[in-house]
Amino acid sequence: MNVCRAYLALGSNLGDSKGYLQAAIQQLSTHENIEVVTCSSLYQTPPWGNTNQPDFFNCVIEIQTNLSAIALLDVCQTVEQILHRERKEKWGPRTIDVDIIWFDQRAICTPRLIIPHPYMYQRAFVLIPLVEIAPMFTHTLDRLPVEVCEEIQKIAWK
Ligand code: A4P
Ligand code: MG
Repeated sequence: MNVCRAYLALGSNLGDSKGYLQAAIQQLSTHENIEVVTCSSLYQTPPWGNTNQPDFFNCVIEIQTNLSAIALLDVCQTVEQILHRERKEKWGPRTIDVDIIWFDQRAICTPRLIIPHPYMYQRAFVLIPLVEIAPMFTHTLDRLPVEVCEEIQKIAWK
């Protein structure tokens, strides 16, 4: 079976954010078709998009999977449901968001799934943890203003 490498961006800014992120990674790692290969540091980040909400906690993980990209999206959304994700407003506060950033060097554009993630190159909270675990994405950091990078703080997982 074809095993693909993918990168997932996780974010939370409601409730026990660290706990939600850890629980999401745990849920993904116990899925029979997913192996979590690497997990970035945890970052505290200012809210992007809708700025009138609490800071986020973000990380990026590398996985290997034999699922299709759309089946992986189903798993990500199931994990969000289990962890009490409510969709009230776009870019609003959430217990957990699990987005697929990159899937096996593929470009996908369907109504349900766009890969690479359409905003990844505009988001320091995605690029900084991504580059930490996947240095081949380093060139994309050239596009980030330095002051945005400085607002993003690495913090301890424990
Ligand atoms: N979808 C399309 N492509 C993808 C993909 N590559 N990965 C669709 C995941 N989902 C994808 O997402 C809406 C729909 O996008 C899904 O149903 C899926 O079919 P959603 O999570 O249900 O809704 P949303 O939160 O309104 O939109 P979205 O686009 O996921 O929000 P974002 O883009 O994740 O932004 N600031 C900081 N510092 N840190 C954050 O983590 N997150 C957001 C949310 C805003 N600001 C933030 C952060
Ligand atoms: Mg999402």
